[in-house]
Amino acid sequence: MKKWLFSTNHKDIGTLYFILGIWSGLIGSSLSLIIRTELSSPGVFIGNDQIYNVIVTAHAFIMIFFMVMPIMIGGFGNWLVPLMLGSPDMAFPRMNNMSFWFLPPSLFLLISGSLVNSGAGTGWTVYPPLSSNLSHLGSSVDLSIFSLHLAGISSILGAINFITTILNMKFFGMKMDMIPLFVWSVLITAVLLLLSLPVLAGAITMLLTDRNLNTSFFDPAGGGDPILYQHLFWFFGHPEVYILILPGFGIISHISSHESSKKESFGSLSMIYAMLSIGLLGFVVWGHHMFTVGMDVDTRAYYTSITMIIAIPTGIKIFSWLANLNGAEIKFNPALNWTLGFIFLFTVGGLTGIVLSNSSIDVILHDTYYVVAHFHYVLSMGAVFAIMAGFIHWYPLFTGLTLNNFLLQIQFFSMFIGVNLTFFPQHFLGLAGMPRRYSDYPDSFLSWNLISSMGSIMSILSIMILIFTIWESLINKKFMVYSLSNYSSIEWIQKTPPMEHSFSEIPMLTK
Ligand code: HAS
Ligand code: CU
Repeated sequence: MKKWLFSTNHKDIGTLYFILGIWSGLIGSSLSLIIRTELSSPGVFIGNDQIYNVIVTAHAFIMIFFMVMPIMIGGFGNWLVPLMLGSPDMAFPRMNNMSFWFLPPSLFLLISGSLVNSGAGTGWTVYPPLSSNLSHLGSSVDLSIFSLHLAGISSILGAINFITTILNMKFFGMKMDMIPLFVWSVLITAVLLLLSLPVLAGAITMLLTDRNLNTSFFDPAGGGDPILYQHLFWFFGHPEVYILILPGFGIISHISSHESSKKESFGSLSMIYAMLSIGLLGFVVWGHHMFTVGMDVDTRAYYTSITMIIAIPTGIKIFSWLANLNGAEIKFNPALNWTLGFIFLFTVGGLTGIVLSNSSIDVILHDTYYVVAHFHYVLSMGAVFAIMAGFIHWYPLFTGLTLNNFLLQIQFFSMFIGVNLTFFPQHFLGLAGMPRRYSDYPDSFLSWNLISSMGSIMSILSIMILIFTIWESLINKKFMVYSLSNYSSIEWIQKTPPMEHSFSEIPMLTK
């Protein structure tokens, strides 16, 4: 057995998370290409709607639980949090290793759930009655539930570890308002995980007993209510979407202040309060996913207004990043390109979120491609762009190597065009009434769908360029002479604001 598989070192574990996340990302992307192939023209490609829905479900689960979360929290979190706090490791190093090792079996169960019987075609929301044993006979949904149990345990243990580490293992004299913004973002994310995941665990366990032990929590025939499931799911589900983006916010803060070379980053304290507000408000807006269940008008008004309020702290973040970059001498290197791309496209996705938060508009747009466009702008271009920016920015720290700048630039521009071609037309499809989770559509939707599918091919090619770039860097072992000669450690400290970097983040001191 390789020793590093069972390592308790935060960097080794972070690397394990990166490897798992990248691998899952490839699986998830492959599934998305199957989806886009099916939708590239009207008529049949897969030829089975259940299988189509199984692929959509697996795509979402894999991207959320096995790509974005492991890379952002497990990968960047484990690598950077102890370094930025100046602590020797995470608070519970062995539990840290266990958190990671819950994920491979969880992924195995999830994939099994897609392969046995007729697969779990429930969507990532797993709503009953579709997910109950009448519509999903066999063990597929049960396997998916067990998969979520394991992934949930993994995340809860990870969250406990991060919260303990950040509160107790800060460098001597480091006060809460001196903690770097990325570490703050991980702390808030961990609290959201700790509070929301048990609710999901409860909901899916109730579903499990409904399916297997004859309870009827969600079955009206036995006095239950399927809407209860939706409340429980979205009490988890909405905080979850902020779990997916908050560490990305942290990453973007570091890169935008690093790239602007200013002595101080703009509004660090207000950035902390903005993230706290987003985290807090995230727990009281879940009803905006359920406007169509027949809620009364006052409840709709409440969820509409409280959801819109989140635009304010988010706006604070967007404008602070812009203020940070304003007037700075900007070099358009790949990490900064991804950062600017993030700020622009995340804002587009956020604004369509505000559109959807209007309950009367949402009644029309719910379950259409407009929603799909919204969440891919905040995820495929928000979360993924932040991951790309962070990966390129810290790759020299992680590996001691450099990436080929030219290839990275080609990859950025091809991916930028690819994802916009894929998802911008989906706004039009949604407004025209094309529903989500269907494998076919009338001929009138052909053109935008074709453009969307061509965009997805472009994005996949772009990902291949990235893989080639990483491979090339690892094979050629280009050590980071470039980075170190440009940033001597003294310069690194002078150039970066004290809030943003701790001494231990300097590559020369940690390698
Ligand atoms: Fe969302 C559905 C509303 C942020 C992810 N979202 C989803 C789903 C996902 C997701 C995955 O209210 C689908 C779930 C499913 O499978 O069914 N979302 C919002 C709002 C925000 C928001 C208001 N979402 C996110 C983030 C995500 C994410 C972040 C993941 C990373 N979302 C919704 C709603 C639905 C929804 C409805 C349900 C739709 C349905 O029918 O199913 C906000 O947090 C966004 C704030 C950001 C901005 C941009 C920057 C702010 C600036 C300040 C000025 C702007 C102002 C706004 C004052 C707003 C620049 C007003 C001005 C205008 C010109 C419009
Ligand atoms: Cu939401």
